[in-house]
Amino acid sequence: MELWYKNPAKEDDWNEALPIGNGSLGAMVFGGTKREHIQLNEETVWDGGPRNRNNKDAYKYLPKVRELLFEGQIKKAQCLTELAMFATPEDERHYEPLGDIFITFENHDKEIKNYKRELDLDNAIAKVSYKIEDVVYKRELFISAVHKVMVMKLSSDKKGSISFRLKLTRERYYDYLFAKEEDTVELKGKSGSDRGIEFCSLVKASSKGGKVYTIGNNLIVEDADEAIVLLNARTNYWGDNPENWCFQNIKKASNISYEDLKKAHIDDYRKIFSKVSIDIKNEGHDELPTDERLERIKKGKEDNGLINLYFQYGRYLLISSSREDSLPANLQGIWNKDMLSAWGGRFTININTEMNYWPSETCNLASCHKALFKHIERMRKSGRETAKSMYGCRGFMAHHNTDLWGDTSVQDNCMTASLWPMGAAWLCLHLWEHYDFNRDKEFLKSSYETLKEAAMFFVDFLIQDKNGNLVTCPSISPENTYKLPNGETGSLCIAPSMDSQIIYALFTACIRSTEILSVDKEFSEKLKEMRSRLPKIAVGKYGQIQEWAEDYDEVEPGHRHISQLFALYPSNQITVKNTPKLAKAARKTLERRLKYGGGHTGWSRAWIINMWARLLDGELAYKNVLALLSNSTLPNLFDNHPPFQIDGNFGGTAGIAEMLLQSHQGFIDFLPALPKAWKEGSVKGLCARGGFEVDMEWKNGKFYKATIESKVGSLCRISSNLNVVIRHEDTKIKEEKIRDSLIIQFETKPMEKYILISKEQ
Ligand code: FUC
Repeated sequence: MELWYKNPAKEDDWNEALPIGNGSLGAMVFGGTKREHIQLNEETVWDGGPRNRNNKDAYKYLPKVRELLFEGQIKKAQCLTELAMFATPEDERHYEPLGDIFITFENHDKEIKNYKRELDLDNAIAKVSYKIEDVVYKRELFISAVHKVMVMKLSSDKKGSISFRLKLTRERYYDYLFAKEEDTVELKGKSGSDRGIEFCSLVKASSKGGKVYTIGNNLIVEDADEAIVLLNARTNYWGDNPENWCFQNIKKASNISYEDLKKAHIDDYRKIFSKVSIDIKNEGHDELPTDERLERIKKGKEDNGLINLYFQYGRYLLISSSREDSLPANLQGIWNKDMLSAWGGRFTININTEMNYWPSETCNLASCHKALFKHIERMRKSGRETAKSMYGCRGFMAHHNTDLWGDTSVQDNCMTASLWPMGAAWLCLHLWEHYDFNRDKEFLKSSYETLKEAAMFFVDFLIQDKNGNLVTCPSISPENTYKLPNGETGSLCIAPSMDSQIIYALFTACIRSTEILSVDKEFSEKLKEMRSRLPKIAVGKYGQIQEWAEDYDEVEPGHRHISQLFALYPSNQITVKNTPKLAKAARKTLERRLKYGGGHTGWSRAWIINMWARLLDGELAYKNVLALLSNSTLPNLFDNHPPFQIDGNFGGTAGIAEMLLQSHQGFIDFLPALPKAWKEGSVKGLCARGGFEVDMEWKNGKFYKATIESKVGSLCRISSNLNVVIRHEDTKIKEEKIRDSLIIQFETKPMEKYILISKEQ
């Protein structure tokens, strides 16, 4: 599994460079010959420090905003919201790059031959090789999560031929840059305000043969047989003195041989990455460079091998940007070159951050998911303050963005997006998903208070409308605008459909948790009663799922957000089997969005893949996988919003998994949305709810064989129009009819494997 190219990334096109990372430290490797450029990030380099931005007048004016909305005085309600509810100041903190390394090579003026640049996904190593005259030069780079350092080895097949000067720098905003020791350069600074983040980065070089020294703030390597460059960085976010941390850490790493650093890195990375393999056969063009493969897809050709690669690249990116002890992946994962990055490089939680974690459970990356759980905890304190001071409610809540410090107040002054009270609720559903996939009771126990607190906010926040429904107010349907029959437009509203769907899912997760943990019976009863009074999913005049409580027209019918289909994916409130009428309306909704140009951002297209998969339409899911690659994928296979935004990569990977395996209806569904073009193949290590790991093969477009490993010994239920036999002593398949479909089921024992083979093949 590798991305590879015949040319270096163009210096002015960051989207050609290749990403490496260890969850915290990230780098984009350009692979230049005369000059190498490595752009650097450290995930806690953000501008400024924590703040309380809650508008102090919010609670005072909340009743008035509600009253105006109930009276249908939208413009007035919006105007008052802008004054009284938008935050002070309006923006959360933003993410910044750490800096850059530039390496200028001596003796590189002659013709470059046999150039190759690659990103080896199996080992998480970037490589560059080329020949000048008769000398072969090689570079290898990786960022180790074990030793918390970037490691680069520069070598050649001729002794004494490695000579370069290396500069560590930052575009702007730093205080010190100097040679600290004979072989080490240091860059230090403080971002933003007086409480700003302090950061430090060190580069240290060593060589076999030749010599290493500094001039000014340049590191010079001369006539070496081989050179090793180490880089690390730290901020005071975690409470360390960044400079001390960097020196101690780099000292430790420099006492370890390159081979040992590399081995530790590979072992650690492969523990996660190698859990899943995929091989969709027929039409694979591994012999072609990755950018040429992408061009072929744009011309309408097929390449299932590229889909395998794209799938695994998504997994690679999550492992590289989100590890258990790191921050969650932000809008760019960790890879960002701009001081003012798009949307501040924040955690946008009205879809984007959640999408980042869609592949985490299905694609066997549960440990990466934990970075998100830790961030939810960081949000609880400020989420409580926001709930109380803005809305007078218990519990914790967040609006549509959060930052490094877990800010939960309103972000931006954008009427279509900002005043949305659902951020924490949606994030908390990830806690439930993690439990549901792994069935680890201890995890549920430790997460329950967080889930409960998120639900508690809505116990207080929901109000009764004239029909007796419990509704959110004020809110918006992310980030769409409705049109009233009189031509007036608005965004602020009462009970947009997505809100009720998220609350339904959150209350359900809480209720289930109280049952599993045998706690809080009374609270559970309260939630059940409230859940029954949430507005029901409604079908509108176009046969579509209604986006708002009223059947309004949208100003943008092709809008990138398809929030009213939250119930279809990621939730399971609409399914083809259980709610066929709503599933039909969901199909209409998607068709309508697409007819008017929907799916134009990468992440929106990725969501659509998942939704077609849930509607069991393999052909349309596949068509949208191709559209994601053709229209929204950059030469380095990064997702393109535009600009680069990583959510589409993760949503795309999740979508491919969703086409192959589903488990959201209380049973496993093999190959629910297999397109004709994926006639034959296999996948190993996908996960299903209930604590199952599944290996699967298919032939002639049909299920052939699956091995199911049971992690905790739950009852295994499988949707079956499959005619299968089971291979496991003592295990018998039982059949059960649910509506029109047959479910087969069998008891499992922890850590045992169960093989199902099709009788037809
Ligand atoms: C949401 C989306 C935008 C963008 C931004 C970061 O607000 O509507 O398209 O992805 O997040």
